[in-house]
Amino acid sequence: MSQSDQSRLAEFMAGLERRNPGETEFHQAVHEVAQHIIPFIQRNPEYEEKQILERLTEPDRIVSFRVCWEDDEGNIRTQRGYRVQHNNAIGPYKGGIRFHHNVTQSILKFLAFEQTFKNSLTGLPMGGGKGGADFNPKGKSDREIMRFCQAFMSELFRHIGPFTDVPAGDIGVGAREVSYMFGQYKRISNEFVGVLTGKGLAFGGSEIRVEATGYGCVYFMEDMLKHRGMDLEGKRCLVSGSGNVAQYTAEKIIALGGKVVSLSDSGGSIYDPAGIDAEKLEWVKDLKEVRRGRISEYAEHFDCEYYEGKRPWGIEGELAFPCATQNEISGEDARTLVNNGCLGVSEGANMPSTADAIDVFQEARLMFAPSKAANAGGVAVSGLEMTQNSMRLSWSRDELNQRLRSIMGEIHRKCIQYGETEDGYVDYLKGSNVAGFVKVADAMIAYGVI
Ligand code: NDP
Ligand code: 2IT
Repeated sequence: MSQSDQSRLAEFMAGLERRNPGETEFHQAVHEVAQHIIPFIQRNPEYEEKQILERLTEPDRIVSFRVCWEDDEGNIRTQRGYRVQHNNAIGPYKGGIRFHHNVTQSILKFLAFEQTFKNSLTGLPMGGGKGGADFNPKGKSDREIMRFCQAFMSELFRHIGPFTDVPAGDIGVGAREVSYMFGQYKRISNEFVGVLTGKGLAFGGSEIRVEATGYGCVYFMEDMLKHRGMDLEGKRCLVSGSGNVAQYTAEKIIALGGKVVSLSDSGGSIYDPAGIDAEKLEWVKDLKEVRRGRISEYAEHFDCEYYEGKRPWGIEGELAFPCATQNEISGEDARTLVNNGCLGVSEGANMPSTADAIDVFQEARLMFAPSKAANAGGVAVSGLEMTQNSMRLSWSRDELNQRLRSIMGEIHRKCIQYGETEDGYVDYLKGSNVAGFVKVADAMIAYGVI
């Protein structure tokens, strides 16, 4: 980056930090994008004249609301709910809902900002949004989850709609929670419409949506490997997390001949040197989705190592798939991965690598797929669920898997188009930032000053 771009970036970030005090995750996500967009708009001055970056870093609106519900003991509990409607230049706001005790406005702003670029990359007509609540689903009974979801939707419903804003799942929000929220929306609006995605197959859900984020994350790795003349066969793969994204990332790695040796949750990581095969993975799905247990039980059941309180990045492997949460790979973890012979990283989670970690990966010339490209398969199939709902038709599993595969291939191609450097190294972060930006920016310019 030139000296003048560097000072423009510093000046821009200082203003952003002043306007959004203390929102460190939001600062981090914007910096990750602005470092590539600022040099790009110097060469394309219309974007600068129209102040697109300034406008794109201010969410269209943020709704925050009280959510009151009653627990099983009859205690009244109060949580804070949010919806960040970041940008709808290219389609209705679209993005997941997160229920986690650490949810803050900063986290949802970073996620909604990222979502805008990710959704643009899919090629489908979707803007960016994200919502959630500081509700901790761990240890809650099914009835408590239902009551919370209903209370949350009782307020959220007035801000969303199939042509306005279409939420879906994220951390702590899976098929069960989406179903409770959809049921409540239907009841209070008296409309059966495609207002949420990730619905059950019996009521407007799409085949492959459950699998899409994980499968897409592995398809992207497959394309990066292919670009370097390699494949997944026999590669030792480190996967973190053990929720929706981790499970289907593992499933696709296994199907393509890779060897998954780790999984994790917020308690720690398991290391299974023999490899997690399809049968063991079914056991994990049951553990997490039905029994709602801890990953440490895997180590007891299959007699392997459990590293309490640790992430899996100290284990040797050629490929890494962080699929748990933001900032789960530090600079030091990244150095350990590189020293242990890691060749590539595909981010299933949103922003799992810190800025330091990304620097380490890129300096070592690793294949590094940032989340907005690598995990776009989930929202892509959500977009296809919206299409099917509008048509009042359902596509087959095969049809949807093929569409997902080709969308991931197209995102990979766009990353190369905008991210290939002179020495042939592909900077996927730059490629995805610029490719995601152009479509949204051109739409904003077309609308004039609004
Ligand atoms: P789930 O709730 O199904 O699973 C989350 C997993 O990550 C669990 O194993 C959880 O462990 C672990 N985890 C969550 N928070 C932390 C934390 N602070 N520290 C350590 N471990 C943690 O969520 P998903 O699989 O849906 O989401 C995982 C990631 O993928 C998120 O970053 C999400 O934004 C991203 N994503 C999800 C998409 C989707 O379609 N679902 C689409 C695109 C991205 P524990 O149970 O102990 O909390
Ligand atoms: O981060 C994400 O892309 C998601 N949680 C999925 C969003 C969606 O609308 O399917």
